Amino acid sequence: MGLFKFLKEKFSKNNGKNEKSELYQKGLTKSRKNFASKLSKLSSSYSKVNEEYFEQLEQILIEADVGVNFALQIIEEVLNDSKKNNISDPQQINEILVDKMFLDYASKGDVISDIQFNNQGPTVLLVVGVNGVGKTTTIAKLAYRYINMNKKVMLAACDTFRAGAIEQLSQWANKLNIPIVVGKANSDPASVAYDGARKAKENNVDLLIVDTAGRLQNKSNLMAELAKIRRVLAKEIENAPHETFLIIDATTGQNGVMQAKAFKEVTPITGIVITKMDGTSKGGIILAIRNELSIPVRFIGLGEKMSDLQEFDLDSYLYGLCVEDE
Ligand SMILES: Nc1nc2c(ncn2[C@@H]2O[C@H](COP(=O)(O)OP(=O)(O)OP(=O)(O)O)[C@@H](O)[C@H]2O)c(=O)[nH]1
Ligand SMILES: [Mg+2]
Repeated sequence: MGLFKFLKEKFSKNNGKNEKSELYQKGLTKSRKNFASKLSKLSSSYSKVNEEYFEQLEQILIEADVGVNFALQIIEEVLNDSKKNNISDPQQINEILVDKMFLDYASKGDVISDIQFNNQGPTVLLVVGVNGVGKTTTIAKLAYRYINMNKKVMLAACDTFRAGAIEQLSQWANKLNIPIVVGKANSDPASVAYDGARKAKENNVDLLIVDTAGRLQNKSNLMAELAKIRRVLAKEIENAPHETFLIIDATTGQNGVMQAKAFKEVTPITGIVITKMDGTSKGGIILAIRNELSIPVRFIGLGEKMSDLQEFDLDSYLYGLCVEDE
């Protein structure tokens, strides 16, 4: 059975539906309208595929923001498959396309989502990303998630650059009733990171989440600042930071892919969090990032509520993007 049919079986039946798959369905509505609906419209207007069909398919992929490189690569793969196996049925071609989307993601490395916890002492998660992508709210959502898993969570406000950043994170810490380490405005972010690491150890915290300022405009400054933060964290806690998540706003489309490339050059990244998926039709950005950078997407923001940040699940994502509502 092809993946397309497998996903339909898995999620369409009532027993396959759960809270998570419903959130994916809802959060990916705009992307699905832009992708799945166009796919099915295309296949129903052709009885057999031809060159023009593949051109249109490529266009639909590019409009879904999977990136030009990936679109070209995947169309070639589908074309080869169709020739090799003598397939000309448009519906079947579309199903092969979805198979290829899955295979490309899966073949690029680990498919993991949850934070990998360090058993000896606090686990440190460093959060990076440009301004306004949803770093602070994502930190709050992640804290909420792990609090609910009975983890002791602490925050460190290392964005000492932007006025209001410390205040915003403190408000979240208050709401979630968890400790936070802050420095003075414009103080050295690394000194706040140092305090955070020390207090996390003292208080037997399970997870320390470190917020940072994302000034990508000045790459060498940012690189030096993040390197210094990493150094002080590692000095206090072995192998810290254990995870570094880059936050990308899905509504920025291909610009988000550029950000991911730039950040990867600045600091090691262990995972990507895609925010604001609910507000965009550019859902293919996840495939573009994976194809170009091989970094796993770990969480996906499907709405503004605390529970709308979900662990990334490839099946639910592809179902939400590629399978039209019945
Ligand atoms: N709809 C939707 N909105 C989101 C999501 N994630 C974040 N937002 C909104 O995006 C806006 C910016 O979020 P912040 O968390 O302040 O972004 P930031 O990266 O910390 O911004 P700076 O600190 O200014 O760099 C807020 O209004 C959030 O509610 C999401 O998954 N869906
Ligand atoms: Mg912020």
